Amino acid sequence: MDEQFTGRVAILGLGYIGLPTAVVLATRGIEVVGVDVNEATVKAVANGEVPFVEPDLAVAVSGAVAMGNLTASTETPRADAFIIAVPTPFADDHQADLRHVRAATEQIAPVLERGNVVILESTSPPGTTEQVSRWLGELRPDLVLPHTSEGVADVHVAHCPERVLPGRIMIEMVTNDRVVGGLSRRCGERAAALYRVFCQGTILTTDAASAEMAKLVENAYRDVNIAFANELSNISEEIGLDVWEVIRLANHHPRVNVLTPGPGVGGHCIAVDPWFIVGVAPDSSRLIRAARGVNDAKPHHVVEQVLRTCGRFREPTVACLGLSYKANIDDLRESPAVDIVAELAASRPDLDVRVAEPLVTRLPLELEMFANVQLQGAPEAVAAADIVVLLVDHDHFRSMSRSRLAGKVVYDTRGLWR
Ligand code: SAJ
Repeated sequence: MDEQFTGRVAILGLGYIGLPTAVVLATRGIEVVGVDVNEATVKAVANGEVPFVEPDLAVAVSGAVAMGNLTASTETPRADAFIIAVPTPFADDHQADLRHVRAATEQIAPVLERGNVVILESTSPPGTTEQVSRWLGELRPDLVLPHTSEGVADVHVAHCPERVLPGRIMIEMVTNDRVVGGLSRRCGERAAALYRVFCQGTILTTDAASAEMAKLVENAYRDVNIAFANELSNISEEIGLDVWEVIRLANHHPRVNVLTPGPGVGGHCIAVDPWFIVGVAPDSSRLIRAARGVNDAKPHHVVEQVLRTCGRFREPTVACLGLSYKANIDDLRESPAVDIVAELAASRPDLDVRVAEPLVTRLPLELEMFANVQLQGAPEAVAAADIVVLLVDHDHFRSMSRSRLAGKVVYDTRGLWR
């Protein structure tokens, strides 16, 4: 008989992963306290509101708060399990910046009790879960942490990487298989019991470092494959072929599945996590590093193409459609579309740049500073434009009447209007 989890869960970090995890546990009858350093976030969640757009999340949050199972606080309470779901960005040298993970352990340590489970969900380089255990041990010398003693630890520590796809979080949170890597076998069993509360997929238990590496591998795999598609698009452009047609044909082979080229790779995961692999084995990560280079170069390549086209017009107006890092979400973090608009505006101050992004109400700060950039509805932006650059394949743009594009130069980086 599998072990059952009972008790209270504290989740540190109420972002794209922490909040959905909190809600999914709360709606299954677990008492959950969401903890965040941002008071506005805590206030919003406590009122049953969601501070970002994710399908089906808003209704679930307001339901869980109304049921009384989900509360939010800036203080970390005593709990039976702690889940750390804070950002792990990289520093300038591409090494993982673990300062938020460290801060979370400092918040947990004072309230930690014998029998507690501490789970790191944040994507992290191999060895970070053990580091969390070490930090907790330093802060609480009265407790035995699992990095010092196999089997008889007072507190259980594990890594359980999130794997949900933004835009499908509420579905994938429940249906995806889950990797649970314990610092000891017992740590893995205790953490698995918590995920069994809501996870309908297979729970795969392993050691912490393998779980950490597996998560990085998943995102590096995708990054390398997107880089292949992006490189094909550059090659096709150079030799005068339609990359979408080439990929469509190649993908009819039973063992070929080329991904989709685009204006670059954005978001806070795929553009970041491969660096954590490069960081731990720099000399052996040549392919992974090269893929990052190909994907990171794509936004500049798009800008160069657009500027070349601008040469055909005396006072060109460019409509850039989409700002988010991918379709149908409002997340602008690390978005290649934002970088492209910024580079276009900066390199040609005389260029009239109209931006349409139906999922935001104002331009991000890095674009607001340009006098030649304005946010408009897509029909207005396209009507004013000589050149239309499709940067995000939002459904909103897919359904736009093609007749609006007549007489315009169209640069479709996503192949949406083929
Ligand atoms: N992209 C392309 N071409 C493609 C697919 C994606 O250009 O064929 C671009 C997107 O437009 C976007 C970027 O890549 O800019 C990343 O988008 P994505 O949908 O591939 O991934 P994310 O970053 O939204 O979520 C990923 C997922 N990882 C994998 O699919 C292996 C998700 O399951 C992870 O949980 C998430 O990273 C994470 O948090 O790590």
